Amino acid sequence: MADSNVLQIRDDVLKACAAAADIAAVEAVRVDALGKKGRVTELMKTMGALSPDERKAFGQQINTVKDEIAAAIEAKKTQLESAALDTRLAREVLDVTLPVRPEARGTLHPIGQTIDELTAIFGAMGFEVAEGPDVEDDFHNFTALNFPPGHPAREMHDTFFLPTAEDGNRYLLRTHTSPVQIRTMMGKKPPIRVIIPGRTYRCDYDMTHTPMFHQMELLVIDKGITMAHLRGCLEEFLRVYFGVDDLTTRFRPSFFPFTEPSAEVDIGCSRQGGELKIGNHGDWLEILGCGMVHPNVMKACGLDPEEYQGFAAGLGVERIAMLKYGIPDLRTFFESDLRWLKHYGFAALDVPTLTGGLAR
Ligand code: 2U9
Repeated sequence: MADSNVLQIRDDVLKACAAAADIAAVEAVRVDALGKKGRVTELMKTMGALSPDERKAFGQQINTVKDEIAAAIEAKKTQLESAALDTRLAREVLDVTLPVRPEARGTLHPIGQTIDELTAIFGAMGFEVAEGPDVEDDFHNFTALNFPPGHPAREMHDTFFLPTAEDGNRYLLRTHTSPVQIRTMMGKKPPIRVIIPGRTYRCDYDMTHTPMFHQMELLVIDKGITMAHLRGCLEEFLRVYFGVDDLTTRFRPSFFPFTEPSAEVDIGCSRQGGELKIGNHGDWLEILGCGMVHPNVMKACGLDPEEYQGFAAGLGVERIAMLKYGIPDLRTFFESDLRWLKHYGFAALDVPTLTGGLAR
């Protein structure tokens, strides 16, 4: 009796699966067969009444059928998704060989525009732009930055590691732009004033994280540098970037391995009616992290912390672009949707100056 029941369910489900016209119909077939009250699930519940020998044979048979049904459902889903993608690609076809129409204008991506604005603001304060490789080694990404062995940031699940190289090194995609500061400190004598905008990579994907994102970090190293310099520099930057002359900041104690003391910086804002407004309206919004360069980091770079001091800060470029330009969803930055770019992009001749981009 059990046999014929299992085979009947198998035939019915496979037939229904083959006939399903869309993803919703496939999902209904799945629930009907394998859901909590599905036909296969119900049949499995009857096994308790069987003798041990019967149960073994029946269990094997039903598991085989279950796997067969699950595989058919998965295959049907893949087939329907692929067909939907083909239809979409056919509908959104773009002939890239067509000559450019004079009236068609490209736009600058908001990330490029924001980095240009940051460069203009910090350029006016005497900072240079520094760059470094996206593929880094453990020393520059972690060890020189005072990350102890076993620190959670070194874990496999946070970092994209490359296969171990012939030289025995385990290279990785940099998880922050900080290795560029290490290279700068090891490569030139202070005074140092650099900003490092660039791509960074972390193994994370959800509403607020993408596996590749942009950071901008800054570093100042000289004799007699204090927290007061840090605060003055960051306040000036935030006021110019957000176009609010008297913008207040709040420095909260924090912890990073590479700075001591460390702080997280909030700016004034309001959130009335669900709308975020930057300005001194009583509420606070976290905007960046910063601190005084840790003596161990100085030493790792061959600098004497008794002679030189420094400050550093880091922020997410997407985040400050979203806040300034009202872009609601992080993931849209990397979808290359021309409609999005037309809406949020900038004119090529929108020259980034200290006030560039602020007038929009
Ligand atoms: C050296 C010494 C110190 C860079 C710093 C932060 C604080 C920070 C995060 C903000 C949001 C990264 O984009 S984010 O995810 N960064 O909070 N970064 S201090 O400090 C350094 C860097 C290099 C040699």
